Amino acid sequence: MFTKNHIHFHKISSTNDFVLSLKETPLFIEGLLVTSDYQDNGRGQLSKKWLSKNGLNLLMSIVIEPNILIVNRFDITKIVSLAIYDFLISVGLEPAIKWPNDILINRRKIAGVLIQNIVFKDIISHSVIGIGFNINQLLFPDFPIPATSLINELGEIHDCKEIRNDLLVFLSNRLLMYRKGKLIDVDYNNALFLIGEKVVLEYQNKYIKCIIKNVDIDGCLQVSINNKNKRFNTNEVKFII
Ligand code: BT5
Repeated sequence: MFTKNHIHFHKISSTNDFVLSLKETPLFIEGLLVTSDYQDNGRGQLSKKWLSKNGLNLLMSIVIEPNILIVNRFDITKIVSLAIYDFLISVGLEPAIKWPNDILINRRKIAGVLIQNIVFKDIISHSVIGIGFNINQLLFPDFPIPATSLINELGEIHDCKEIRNDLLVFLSNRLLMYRKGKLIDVDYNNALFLIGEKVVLEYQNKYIKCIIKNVDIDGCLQVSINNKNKRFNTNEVKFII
């Protein structure tokens, strides 16, 4: 699915930005894959940055045409997170998805996902899915959530292209299953980091002790605070882990 239309750079500002710049061109269709060895302005959510040493990791953006209602936008996050999760299971690791879109191994972040949607009349026509996946980088800056990589977890160097192709197969499968009507909420919640556990969340500059219950179909985090249920939107709360 993502094999025919591939553009590779040695260096670019951000693969997501590049793909978005193609919006008005015929290249901007489902299946487009853009990769780079290095990004000098790799993006995370909001104004956060994605940092990756030259040539060591997977930096890619793909285009899909979801044609789903904007209210279902979190389904795309679930599909992509689960594809990365599936891949990591397949190599013998024990990943967890930290809501909304971080993939962790042993409480360390191995991959991050940035999804940017094009919406027309309440319908998501296109999604640009950016994935940063740490493969051969051994050392990372001191991020709030410590980082890890495949080499740190498996003890050997991997071919970034092979990892990319494998990951894209898992992504195509998840997408296909979703389009055939398979529900993904149970899988996502089964993979959820700290589900059923007591955690501290930061909300409006205060710390809240709660138990993580699940993520609902809208993508909101459901927690229990002193036996009362509360739900939070993405970016409303931060995990203190
Ligand atoms: C993400 O944002 O995790 C989404 C990252 C998406 C990156 C890809 S790379 C290809 C494509 N093109 C782009 O420009 N972006 C996408 P967020 O949840 O906001 O996390 C960002 C935070 O993760 C940073 O503020 C750091 O704390 C941390 N971080 C940065 N680089 C990291 C790395 N290599 N490994 C682990 N954590 C990292």
